Amino acid sequence: MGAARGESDWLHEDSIGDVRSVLDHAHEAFIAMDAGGLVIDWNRQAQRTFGWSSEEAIGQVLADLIIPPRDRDAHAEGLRRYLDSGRARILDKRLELSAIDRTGREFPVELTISHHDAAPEYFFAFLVDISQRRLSERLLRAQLAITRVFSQALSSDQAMRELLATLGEAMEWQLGAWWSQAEGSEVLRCRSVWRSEAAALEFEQITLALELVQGVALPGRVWASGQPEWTVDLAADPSVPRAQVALRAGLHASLCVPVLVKGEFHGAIEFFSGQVGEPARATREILGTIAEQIGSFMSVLDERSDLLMKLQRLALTDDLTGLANRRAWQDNLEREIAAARRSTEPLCVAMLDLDHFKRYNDAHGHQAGDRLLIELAHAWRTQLRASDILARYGGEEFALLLPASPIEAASKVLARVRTATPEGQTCSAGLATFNGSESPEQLIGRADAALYEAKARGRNRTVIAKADRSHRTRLGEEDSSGS
Ligand code: GH3
Ligand code: MG
Ligand code: MG
Repeated sequence: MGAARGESDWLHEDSIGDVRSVLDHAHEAFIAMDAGGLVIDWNRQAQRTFGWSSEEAIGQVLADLIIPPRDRDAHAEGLRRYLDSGRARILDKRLELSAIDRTGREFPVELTISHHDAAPEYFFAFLVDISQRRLSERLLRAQLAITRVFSQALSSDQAMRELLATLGEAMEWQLGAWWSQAEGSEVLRCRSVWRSEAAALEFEQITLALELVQGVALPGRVWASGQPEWTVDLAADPSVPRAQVALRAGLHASLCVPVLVKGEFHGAIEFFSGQVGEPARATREILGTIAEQIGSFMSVLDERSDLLMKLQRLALTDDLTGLANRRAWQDNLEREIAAARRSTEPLCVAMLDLDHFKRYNDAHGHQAGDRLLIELAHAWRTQLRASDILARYGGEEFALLLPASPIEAASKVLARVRTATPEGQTCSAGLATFNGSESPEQLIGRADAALYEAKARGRNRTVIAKADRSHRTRLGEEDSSGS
């Protein structure tokens, strides 16, 4: 080796030409460093990856060029330890570390550091920028999460609550918000917020209380433009109404993308970063792709929840009359009894049954009987309040629940309902008022026994069930119209 150290004189002189050419054509960045930590070699890919030309880099302290400031002490310490002991844990292993380029942009690199057996005071490393690979891995993870979350979600808002956390953690953001427009409304509302441990609760609360019109704040701007928008530095952007609180929460830059459902603006996903700076192009693209997928899942979800609602309605509705069916009746009865237990409001239940309906069928035919039931359902329903529940209990038997009705009012309603029975037909009813402690079955049992009594007494009447202290049913006749 000569006295004056050239850029490659740590290699054997006779092989320099060949090796130089191989190194310059390598896809990996190749960097060599001496024991003093100075750069002594820097191939073409190193120039591309880190932004410094070999002329600029050679002779500089390597750590100052490519190691993030926070990692420099550890790097110096590792080098010192190796020089003292001759041992290094990191040699000849594949490592993943953070590096910076000329602009200060931080990115992940994969590298292997080795030294020349004949010259252990020289180190060399091959490095690859793996930010693209990292982003692809994140995108893949995010896509899996979207599929998983939407396959189980019942609503967009519920799905987004989960996704904000998954995406925020994967992309190392500090806080994420989902904004959507309520049907027909002129404002965007924040439906859910995810935040890292570091981000402040105060900002979350303010965000959840906000309503944004088109053009205002980042989500409002995204709504207006239909394009991704970002703020590079919240401290310097006067158009950010929450900036002061955001800064206190450690949030410095934000990125927001639209979610379109069937080409229409549906909402916006907003993420905040703890660092000032424009989001990387790749990050914007990834979030854009994710938002597109979320949009198509949301349209499927909308269709699915419409379908579920229709199915649910079908499952709770009587086919013939469109009234609540027995299952819906049971649900409502249990709910109303639970509510009545907590309050002091009186609750009444009646069982109604058409009189001699078999005769009607025999005289007019079964189809006419069906038509009568349909007509009857409509006629009775119009006599009731919206909060009253009328259900087809089975056959030509109906159940009526009157919340917040004392017995006197309930029996007036029943008289009206019975009078509204079409085609000159009559019906009998048994009416019971909730005693405050009985089970739904006991209450129905008492109303049913009263109905039986009404039939026994000649039909076309209402019988009120009276419960004594021992809950034995005493029956008292209320009225008997007509017969
Ligand atoms: P009452 O209740 O006054 O003692 O006499 P009823 O003839 O109404 O009583 P019963 O329970 O013996 O007969 C009920 C009849 O109601 C039997 C059946 O033909 C008729 N029915 C039940 N469900 C339907 C239905 O969905 N459509 C028609 N058309 N008839 C029905
Ligand atoms: Mg009958
Ligand atoms: Mg019957």
